[in-house]
Amino acid sequence: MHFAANAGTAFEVSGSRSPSVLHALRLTVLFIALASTPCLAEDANNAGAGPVASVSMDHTTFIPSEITVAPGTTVTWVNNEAMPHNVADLNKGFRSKILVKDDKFSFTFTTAGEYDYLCLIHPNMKGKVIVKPGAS
Ligand SMILES: [Cu+2]
Repeated sequence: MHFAANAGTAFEVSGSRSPSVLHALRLTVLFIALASTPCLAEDANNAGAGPVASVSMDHTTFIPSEITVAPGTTVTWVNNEAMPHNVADLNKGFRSKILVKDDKFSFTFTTAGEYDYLCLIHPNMKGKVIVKPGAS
């Protein structure tokens, strides 16, 4: 009873006296919501915090054109030039949208094997991901 009355009073005081505090609080909540949204989207794609590797797209070439990774590795392709590219698994296991400069595409390889892929815009632009237990 006593506690409840105090809590109510405290709420009223802060509400009527410091609207700026409430405003700041509201902004903070909004900021946290905005800041955490990309993280959530990224987590959904990455399926956890496993090992990572990256492949660059530059000079109409995947660099490196062949990488060997352990199962569970998330590979991120980054287009580093003005030429648009994409990443398409020959066995249709993964396929990115068209990536313009600085766009990224990630795929987590869970199953051992060899994954040949290419850029559908430049069919001569090819790469390979080898997924092998024990690779780093
Ligand atoms: Cu391309």
